[in-house]
Amino acid sequence: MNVYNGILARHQRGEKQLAVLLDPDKISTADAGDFALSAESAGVDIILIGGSLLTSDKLTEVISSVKEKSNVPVIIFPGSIMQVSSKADAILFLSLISGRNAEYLIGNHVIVSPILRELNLEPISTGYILIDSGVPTSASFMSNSFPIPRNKPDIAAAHALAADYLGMKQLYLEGGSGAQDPVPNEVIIAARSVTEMPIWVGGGIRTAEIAKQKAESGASVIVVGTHFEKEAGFSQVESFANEIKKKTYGK
Ligand code: 1GP
Repeated sequence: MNVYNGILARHQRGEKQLAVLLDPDKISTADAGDFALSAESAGVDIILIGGSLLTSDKLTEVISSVKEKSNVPVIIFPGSIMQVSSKADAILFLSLISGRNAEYLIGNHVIVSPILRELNLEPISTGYILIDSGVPTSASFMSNSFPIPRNKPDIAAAHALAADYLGMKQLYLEGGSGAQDPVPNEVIIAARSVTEMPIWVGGGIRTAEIAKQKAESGASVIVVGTHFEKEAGFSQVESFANEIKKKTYGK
């Protein structure tokens, strides 16, 4: 199965997608499995697993638990080159294009590419763009890079266009896990105006209404982690999925 082709096909049909992020440090293996059991019927399109900094060695264990209970594609969302596992279906091959830290633009990719090939893990080329969310985030600190100011949609759009011209397959507009303020609608609209590729948006999305606004602004995939995992519980997943999948807007 090619995971990216599935994402692209849904995007091209104008279907909005919900990705739920599980952090192996913050969820038990059993709870991850329980969530996976109901994920498909709740409308989850993608299960993302990873974190900016993992302090446990549970990545493969959590992925395996999810894969045993669900057919939803599992994609690694790596905070570092240590976060790889042959048990996953794919990995976001993130190039941190909003930063100017060569290690996160290309250096780590060179190190890990032969390993991905060995593991037969599908890499999904993704232009990763940090947007200022009001407070310093783990992603910004750990990558030693500045986010794009949230009131500069034109700068975000220029990055989106560069990613498109470089041949990247999708964009991820990142407010950061637990962000105070999610990526502004204006930033998503600006990025969407310059590229047709799937755009993921995540960080600080805590209500179904806000998730829907991000989808209406042009996001293809809405990512929610902290709100389900730490704040509201997974029972809310279905209401988020229903809200963003309402057929009230196009791509
Ligand atoms: C973080 O975009 C993801 O990388 C999800 O963020 O945990 O705030 O939902 P939250």
